[in-house]
Amino acid sequence: MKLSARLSALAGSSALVLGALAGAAPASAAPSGAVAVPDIAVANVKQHLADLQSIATANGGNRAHGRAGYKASIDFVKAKLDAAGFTTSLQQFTSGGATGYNLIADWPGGDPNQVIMAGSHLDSVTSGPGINDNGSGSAAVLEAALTVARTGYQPTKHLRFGWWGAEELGLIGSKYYVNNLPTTERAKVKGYLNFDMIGSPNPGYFVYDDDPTIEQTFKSYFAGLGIPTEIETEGDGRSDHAPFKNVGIPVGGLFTGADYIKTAAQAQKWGGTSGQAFDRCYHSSCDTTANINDTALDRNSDAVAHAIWTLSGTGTTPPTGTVFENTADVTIPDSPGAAVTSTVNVTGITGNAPSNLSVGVNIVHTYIGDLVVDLVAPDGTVYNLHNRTGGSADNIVQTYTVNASSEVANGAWKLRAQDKAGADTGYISNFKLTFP
Ligand code: DTR
Ligand code: ZN
Ligand code: ZN
Repeated sequence: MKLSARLSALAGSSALVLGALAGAAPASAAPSGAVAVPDIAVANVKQHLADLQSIATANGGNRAHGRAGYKASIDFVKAKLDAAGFTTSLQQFTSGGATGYNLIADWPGGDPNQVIMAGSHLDSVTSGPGINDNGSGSAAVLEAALTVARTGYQPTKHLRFGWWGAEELGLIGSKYYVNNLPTTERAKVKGYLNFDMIGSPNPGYFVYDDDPTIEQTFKSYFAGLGIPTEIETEGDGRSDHAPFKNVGIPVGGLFTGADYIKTAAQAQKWGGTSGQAFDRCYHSSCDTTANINDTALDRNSDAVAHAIWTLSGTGTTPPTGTVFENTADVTIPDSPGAAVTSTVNVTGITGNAPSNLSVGVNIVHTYIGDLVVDLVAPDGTVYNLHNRTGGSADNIVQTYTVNASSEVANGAWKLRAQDKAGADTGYISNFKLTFP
């Protein structure tokens, strides 16, 4: 390709790619149905509950604040999120003379000025393993986050997830998080979704009556299933949405009931047993994996996903198609080292590459402002994907859309990375091309 053509291709491609990187303008909640929401596998949620049960059993029968079972629970959740490509952090605090922990997990990408957050408390009471209260909410939020990663969802807004400590002592962890969140950062949080007890054995379907958009998002979901819902009236102040609401952040959430008694009218519309508590094992040793209604857990886990996908904007999920992938780690030498490449050999694709070639990049590297990352076509044409933006943020986990229609599809495509500033290092973890 002539130099002039290559420069125009580069300019054209970088402009187009940068346009693609800028993504759609920030949007309000996507119109319902505007985004395909994946099903949350309730079997996976139940496996997380089984794991939390095992942790409680191995640690004195509970997962309470200040006990070994809580720290083991938070380490369990963090490990899964780290492996899935989330940027995680543990926030420590002290309560009752014991160290507590919040876990915050950010999904890289999306508009950093528009954050949608989902959370749940991970601690139990001391009297039991806390599988419904609140393994159910924690496991559903965890599986929703893992599904974001598994599907490569790239929302318009930024997704953040939280698991709170010491809720049972008085919302201590979530209060600590909000109190230590700078005002400028609080303003970026456009919604906080709370899930505390969403698998009760004698379930009701309650929706928090706080932010109307969030409330309607949940109500629409259940209406689509033909399931009536009730407004959660006594929830104010009763769970971790309260600190967010108190600083003006829009909140919402779901609840299947605790020690209150299900009425005959409620049993009529929801099934179950009237005259009996929604959860007879509330704050008791019998709050084990046997204390879960699978249907309620399944429905609410899918409602968690519905709200996250719907409220985070139209977003994009990588197209299905023919995938060529290189998962070998390639170390990126610190500056002033040479550029390195990861190669995929494309074969069997007729004609030219598409105008919407999906380029999946996973680079593990601190301070991504050091990096220049390019896609290099088989004929040597360079399409810049990342050019030293992102500052001190870690890791590039992004799906780019590149107009490669001027390139013959078959051949050796390379992901090229170079570190242009000292002190931070990393490696190419994964390079994937999808031909729709
Ligand atoms: N405080 C929660 C349980 C709880 C009781 N009422 C509500 C209303 C809305 C959400 C949660 C709750 C706990 O014991 O963890
Ligand atoms: Zn509780
Ligand atoms: Zn709870």
